[in-house]
Amino acid sequence: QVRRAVCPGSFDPITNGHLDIISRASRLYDEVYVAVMINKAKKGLFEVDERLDLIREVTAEYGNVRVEAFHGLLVDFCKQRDIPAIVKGLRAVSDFDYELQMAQMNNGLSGVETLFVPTNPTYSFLSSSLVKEVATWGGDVSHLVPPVVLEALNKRLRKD
Ligand code: COD
Repeated sequence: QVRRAVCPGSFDPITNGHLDIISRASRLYDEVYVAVMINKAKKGLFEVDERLDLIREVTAEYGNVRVEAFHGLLVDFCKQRDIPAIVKGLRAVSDFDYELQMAQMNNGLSGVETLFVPTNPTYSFLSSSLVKEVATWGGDVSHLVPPVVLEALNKRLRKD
């Protein structure tokens, strides 16, 4: 039996915090799916295809990570691929309320389990939105995102 898990998110764009959780999940499971969940109401800085490309590039070295976009419920993504576990990072108590609600909702909907990995303290303050805000105003985010993401951010923000 292949043990599968999914790391879901918006990944707009992927940060070192996301990557830390994905790499740790990839050591615990045979196959890890990274699911870019499409939220039509939220226009991102990066198109979904760009996010997928960036994630594929920075997770290639793990060897057991598959990257897909999905429009719909996370529980349906899991059902269709026979994935019994969702792996999420917890940064601080502020994440906990909402993450607990989603975990309980998802479990009630389909029986899927959510496992929480405590964030590496180096990244406990890190989010995609803060990275975008700091980068927009010319702040240095080179220690917070992989080099290809930094390059993509610089290109996008200089162009706009
Ligand atoms: N360190 C560690 N982990 C981190 C860090 C960090 N610095 N930053 C983010 N993470 C982890 C967290 O576990 C987070 O949940 C995940 O990465 C993704 O983060 P984001 O910001 O890219 O994504 P979110 O929070 O916008 O993702 C929310 C989902 C897309 C997972 C959620 O909305 C969802 O499941 N949507 C699909 C529709 C659905 O099923 N809805 C019902 C939910 S009950």
